Amino acid sequence: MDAFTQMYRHSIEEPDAFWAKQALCVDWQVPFTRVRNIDIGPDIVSIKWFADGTLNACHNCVDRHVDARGDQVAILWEGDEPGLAERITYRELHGAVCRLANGLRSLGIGKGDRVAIYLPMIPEAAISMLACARLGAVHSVVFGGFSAEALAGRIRDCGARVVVTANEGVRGGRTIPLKHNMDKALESCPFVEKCIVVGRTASQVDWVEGRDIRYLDLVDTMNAECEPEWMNAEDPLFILYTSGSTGKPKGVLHTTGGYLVACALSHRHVFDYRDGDIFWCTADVGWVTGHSYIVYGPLANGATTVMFEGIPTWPTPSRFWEICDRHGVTIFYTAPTAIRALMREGDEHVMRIDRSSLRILGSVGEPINPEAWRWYFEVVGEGRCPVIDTWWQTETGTIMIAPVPGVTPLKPGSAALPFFGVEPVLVDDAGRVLEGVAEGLLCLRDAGPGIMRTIHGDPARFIETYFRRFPGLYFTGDGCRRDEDGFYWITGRIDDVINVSGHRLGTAEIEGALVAHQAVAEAAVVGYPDAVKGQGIHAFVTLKAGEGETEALRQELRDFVRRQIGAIAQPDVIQWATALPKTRSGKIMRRILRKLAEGKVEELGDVSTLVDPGVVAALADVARARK
Ligand code: 6R9
Repeated sequence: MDAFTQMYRHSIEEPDAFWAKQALCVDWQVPFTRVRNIDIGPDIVSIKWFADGTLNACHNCVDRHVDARGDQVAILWEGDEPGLAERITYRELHGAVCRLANGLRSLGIGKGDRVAIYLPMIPEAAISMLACARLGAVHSVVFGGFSAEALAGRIRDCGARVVVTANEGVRGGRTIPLKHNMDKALESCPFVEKCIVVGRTASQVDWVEGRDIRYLDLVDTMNAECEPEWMNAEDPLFILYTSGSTGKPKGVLHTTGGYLVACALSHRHVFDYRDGDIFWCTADVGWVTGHSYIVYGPLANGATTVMFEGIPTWPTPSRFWEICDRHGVTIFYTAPTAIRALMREGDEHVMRIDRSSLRILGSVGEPINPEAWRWYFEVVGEGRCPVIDTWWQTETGTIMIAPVPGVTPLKPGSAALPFFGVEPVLVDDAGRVLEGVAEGLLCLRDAGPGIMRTIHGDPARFIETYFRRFPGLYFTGDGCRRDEDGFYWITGRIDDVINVSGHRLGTAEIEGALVAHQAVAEAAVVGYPDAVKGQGIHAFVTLKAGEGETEALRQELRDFVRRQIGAIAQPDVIQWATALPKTRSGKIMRRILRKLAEGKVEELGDVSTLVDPGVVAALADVARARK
């Protein structure tokens, strides 16, 4: 612990010296001479790391390992169908990435061009990301669970010239019509020149001549060598969309050098990664966790990274542990929602599979409740594997707060202590910094080199969202408590972002989808606690005059939201409301709606500022009846 504390202090007190040394964990084509260049003012935020260095992320994740470990497995893919697996060595990965990079180059893709990737969890997803990185093209991966509408919005926002998809995805024994969704999305994206289609299954799909290209046809004739484009450290690496409390999803932009250093360093230390480990992060590559801890972190460190196409409960709730056993997984990283779902299925599904290969267990995406933590630790890990609860965000790029295995004492439910270079600050509503034991809003004074640089196309929103409220600090949107040992306990979002099964959704986004329906006059969405998903979605909907509050309409609205955003955004509860509770200034009182959704009718508090307190009484009657 002393050595760790000393190293942490060094990272905060002498960041330039600390990071200059740590940044050598990646290969630089032109070494940097400057380390940190950060300017956080009221009207300008400029974050630059290693700004005069050049490197290539793909070279670092692939090429540099070929000599030393060319025959080691880089990507260990397990398909949805049990037993279906593929092992891709670093040498093979190099060939595959170069061929696709040459293919993309033949389509005119180069430095700075955007490429949207809408793929299932197949190796081609990682290969596509790396091929973009090789050319200096900016990838934007869109989660395969998003609908055509949501996909189109992201493709339009990032202005992709080329998109990559698959004919279908396969998950939990069912197929997902990815190409069909892409076709629909591209109807409103005429600027997209080419659509590359991976054949995941044998199914035929509609084909647009001249636009659509089979992946295999593209790469078949390509050379397996491709010179990487040497990028400036601050050149963009990717854009990834995430939900905020207002408006449309934000295109979080990450750059090359700092992000890659932060990925490699955190992957090594937080998971105690060592040569020979089999590392499995169960996230989807469509989320930041997949970017940093399936692709960039593990591959930068020359690890074997497991990629799983399926779901934890199919065909049986033993699936995760069977994969661990079959492939000798040593480090396993998943989300509390999966842990809770499996806990509910019973210990026997875990116990009947050998888990002796496991060494470290990680958690990410939402607060892990102590009960789930203990089950993970005692049942899954047999009491011998530390549970590493990692707190971070799409925006921070990499892990910010986490225990270090074998070093930090573990407290179930706490993400423990800040990682190197990370300086958390708790503030109250008025922006006063809170010292010692305290509970407040979590900000970061420093977040290390991996933090986002801007919102693509909207630098003003970047400042407004993260830096305006508390001058000089990055505001995370999370509430947090610091205990007597200086350990951090994340209490959850304090804004209108909800976390459903570890997926981040803006209530405004779902409301926007609901009011787009012709029958809906107004809608308000809140989260409520759910034992497995963390939070469920409760929508209060006011219909237009003359529309009937029918079960059929309820179903139609759920389908409507699914088509616009995706199945993850479908409301669990739709409650009809003749009106929504509003203040005199017209603000919807979400505090009250949250209590109603939780069924806490007795705790509504002061409703005197409402225009019409009768509105609440009517909604409360329904809540009472439901209880
Ligand atoms: C990596 C990721 C970020 C939000 C974040 C917070 C919640 C993530 C957590 C956690 C408590 C943890 N969150 N990890 N809350 N403990 N270990 O999840 O990124 O999808 O952007 O979500 O998720 O609320 O602000 P992202």
